[in-house]
Amino acid sequence: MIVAVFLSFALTTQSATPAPCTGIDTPSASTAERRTALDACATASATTPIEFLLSEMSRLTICDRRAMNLADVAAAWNPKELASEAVVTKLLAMASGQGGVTAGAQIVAVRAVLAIPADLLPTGTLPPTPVVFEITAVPSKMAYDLKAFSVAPGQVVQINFHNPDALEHNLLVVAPGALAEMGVAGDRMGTSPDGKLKEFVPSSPKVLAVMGIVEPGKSQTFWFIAPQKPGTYPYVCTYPSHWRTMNGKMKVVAPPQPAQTPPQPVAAP
Ligand SMILES: [Cu+2]
Repeated sequence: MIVAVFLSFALTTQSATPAPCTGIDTPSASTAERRTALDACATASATTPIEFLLSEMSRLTICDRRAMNLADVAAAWNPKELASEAVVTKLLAMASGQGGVTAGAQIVAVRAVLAIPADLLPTGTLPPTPVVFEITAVPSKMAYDLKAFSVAPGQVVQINFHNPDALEHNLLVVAPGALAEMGVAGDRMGTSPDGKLKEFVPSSPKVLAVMGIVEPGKSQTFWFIAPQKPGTYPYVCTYPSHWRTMNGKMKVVAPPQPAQTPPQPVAAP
């Protein structure tokens, strides 16, 4: 009886959560073909494409290859549709990492927001242009070539990562002071059965932005929004045993306040 109730519950739960739309992720598909697949999945789920996109984003894990495919589709979306009040509110919340969204969903949300012309965004929201950094894995040195960079609070950051090394590497931006903790967590994943599957990305709220493993000879781009709180945020490769030397510092620095103009003496009448 109990088993029957459990099975009934499990089947109900399963049917209430449709499987991810795998057609979006066909490796050889163009962005247009991914969009066509998404539209078909939305129709099959009796929802709109934009709602389907948002629901697919909410499924993304902390390190998820599907994020890049969805980000490409989002970047090619009709900007006016993305800029509708209801959608842009959700996108901005996800882009900022609110409500426990994963780093994968943040990547898609940031790219969607970047696709919206500045004049269609609510005033006071994200600057539409990302600040771009190039980071390269130094061959045979277990190190990034860029040891530190600075960004403003809330700035959109784009990292173009290049891996000419013979080893695989990833890049995580983590909370202040969490370098060793996340590095050791990555080391531990080296002996866990699903560590490689998770690309050695610890499942921790201290992981703020994620680029999964980049294979030797490959490059990859990812996006995130810099934290609002000024401070030093380490970035690190959590591939087992890499973190001690393969790290750097992202400094979030508040822009200087405009200098106070001293009061001018009032001329005598
Ligand atoms: Cu590495």
